[in-house]
Amino acid sequence: MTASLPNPPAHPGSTTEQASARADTRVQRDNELELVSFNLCPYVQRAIILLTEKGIPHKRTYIDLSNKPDWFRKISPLGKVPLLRTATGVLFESSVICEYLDETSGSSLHPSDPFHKARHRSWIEFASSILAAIAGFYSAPTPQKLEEQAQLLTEKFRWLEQNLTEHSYFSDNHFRLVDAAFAPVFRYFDVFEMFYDFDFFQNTPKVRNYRTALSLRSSVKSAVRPDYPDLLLAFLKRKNSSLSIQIPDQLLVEKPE
Ligand SMILES: N[C@@H](CCC(=O)N[C@@H](CS)C(=O)NCC(=O)O)C(=O)O
Repeated sequence: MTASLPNPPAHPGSTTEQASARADTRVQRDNELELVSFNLCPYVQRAIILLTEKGIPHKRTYIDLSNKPDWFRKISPLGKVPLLRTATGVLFESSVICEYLDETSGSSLHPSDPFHKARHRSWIEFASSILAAIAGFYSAPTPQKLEEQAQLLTEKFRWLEQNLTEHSYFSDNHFRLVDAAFAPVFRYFDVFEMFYDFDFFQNTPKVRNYRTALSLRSSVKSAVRPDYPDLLLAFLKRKNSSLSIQIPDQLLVEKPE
């Protein structure tokens, strides 16, 4: 998701929360990790899923991307979340953050074989290209562009179908970094399907099963607030795009003026 995300309601209680977890690694001993986050960001979700999978204690600070705090501007070269503050410095880019977390705590969630590890990294990039296509879909200004983006997404899921196995996750039954990258992709479709009448996964049964397996993973479920669908619907409505006008008012908790 790129610029102009919505201004989220204040996080309940505070904009910072502590995540609890076991403490037995180098990163955990330092106990100084802070993930700078935004409620709807799929890239932030990747980092949260990894932190949860690995049980890494951390602090989460949620910022308003439409009104970025000065302290954030000063430490964020790209002005984007997620950003990880560590005792030794700042890291940005979700794939870099996830690799760092993976390398510094517990056993790796990457395959050990160099080719398979590199292949997983390739598919993490592919997952990011799907997120870009999703942004193109929900921002499409005309019905024709919307249809084109829907076809692009369908094509991407065809590619994924050809590269999945019969196992639960991307390449086997172990949850890995690549799975943390794909999980936030599918969450969008739970919301799109509430009002947009098109089956993106009609001819991709393995992708359908993969989507289900990821949705059942507890780290994936807990990576967003319980009211995530309401927040996303409000965000989509505010886009004033071809998709926005298809969202019926009765789905919106926050009614348009
Ligand atoms: N390639 C980056 C993408 C991160 C990204 O685009 N984050 C969005 C929020 S989802 C952002 O911070 N956008 C800046 C803005 O809206 O000003 C990553 O993987 O971390």
